[in-house]
Amino acid sequence: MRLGITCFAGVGGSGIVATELGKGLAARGYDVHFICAEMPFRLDDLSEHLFFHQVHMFAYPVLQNPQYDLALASRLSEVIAEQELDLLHVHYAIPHAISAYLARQICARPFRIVTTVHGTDTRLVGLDPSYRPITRFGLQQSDMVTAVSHHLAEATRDDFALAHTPTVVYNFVDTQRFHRRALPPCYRENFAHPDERLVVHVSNMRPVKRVEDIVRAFARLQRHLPARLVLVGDGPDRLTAERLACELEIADRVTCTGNLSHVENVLAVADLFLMASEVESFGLAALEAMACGVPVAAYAIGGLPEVVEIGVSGALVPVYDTEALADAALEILSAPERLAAYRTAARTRAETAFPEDAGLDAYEACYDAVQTVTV
Ligand code: GMT
Repeated sequence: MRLGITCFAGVGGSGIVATELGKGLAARGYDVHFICAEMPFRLDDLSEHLFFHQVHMFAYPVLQNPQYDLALASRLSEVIAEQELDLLHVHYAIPHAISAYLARQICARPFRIVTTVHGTDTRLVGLDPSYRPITRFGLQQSDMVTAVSHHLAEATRDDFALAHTPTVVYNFVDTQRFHRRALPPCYRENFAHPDERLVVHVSNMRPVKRVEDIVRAFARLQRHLPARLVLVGDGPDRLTAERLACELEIADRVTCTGNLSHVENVLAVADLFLMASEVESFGLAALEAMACGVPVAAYAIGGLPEVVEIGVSGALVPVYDTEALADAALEILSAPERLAAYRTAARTRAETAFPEDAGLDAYEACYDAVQTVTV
C-alpha cells in the first residue's frame, strides 16, 4: 500500500506515534510518505520505503498568518497524485482532517482518509466555539476516525455528537528501544547519588501538564526520602517550574535538561515517573517510562487509568492533589522490594498491553477496513 502520513513534527506524543507508525509500516513493506511542515522529530532516517515531502508556506502581509492548513491541502493533493497514494492517515482532527478533506476535493485521484484524534485536537482546541463546527466536519468527512484511548473515543463522540464512536487504537511502544539496561554508572550520577531515588518528568511543559504540581509534589517527597528530580522537555511553563524550585529551596535537587533526543537513557536510570497533567488522553510519556521498568505516579484523569494499573504498575490520585501525589510516590519508592515489584509490573504492562506490533496490526486492520469504502 502507498500511504501518506501527516502529523505535527515537534516532540509531542502525536508526532511520535505517527512517526513510529510510519517507520514500522515501512519495515513491513508499505511505501510511507510523510507530508509535514518539518521533518518529524523521531524520523531520523529515510529509506527505500520512507519518504518526506515538506509543506511550503508563502507568507504575505495581507494574510493574517502563513496559511499552513491551505498550503498543506495543496501539498497533499500534489503528493497524493504524484506518488499515487491510496490512503492518507492524518494525526489531529484540526487542522489535518480539514486539509485532508480539501485535498480530496482538489485531487482527481480517489484516496481514503483515516484521522487519528490524540486529545489536544478534540479535547482542548477543537472544542472552542471558534473551531468546533469545522472540527466536527473534519471528523465526519474522514472515512474512519480512530482515538488513542476509550476515554478519548467516547468523549470525542459525545462532544461532537458523532453517529459512531471512533475506533480505539492504543498507543504503542518500542520495547527494544525503551527498556531498562545498564548504562555507565556516571550516567545516573549526573542526576543523583547512588543512595538517592531518581524521579523523572517528561513533557512539553504546557499549562495542561501542571509542571508546578510536579515541583510541589517533589518538594514534599524529598522531605521524607533522599531524592532528585529531573525535568525533561521544554515549554512555556519551564521557567515557572524552575523559579518555584528556587522558591521552595529545592533548586539544588532539580535538574532541567530541555528536550532530549534519547529520553530512553534517562528513563533507563529512573526510579519513578511523575506526571501531573489535568488532561491526558493516553500518556505516551508514561508508557515509555513503564517500558523502561519505571512505575508511574499521576492524576487519575483521561486515558491514564487505561494505561496504569493502580497499585500494580503505578498510582493514580485525585486531580490537583499534590500531597496525595507525593504520598503515592513515597509509597512506591520507600521500600526496595515494593519498588522492585512495581518496576517489573510496569515493564510487563508495557510489553503485554502496548507492544508495537499490536499497534501496527491494529492500524493495518483500519486501513483494510476503509479499502471497502467508496470514495
Ligand atoms: O500532550 C502532549 O504531550 C502532546 C500531545 C500531542 O497532541 O501531540 O499528546 C497527545 O497525544 C499523545 C499521543 O497520542 C497522548 O499520549 C497524550 O496523552 C495526548 N495529550 C493530551 O491529551 C493532553
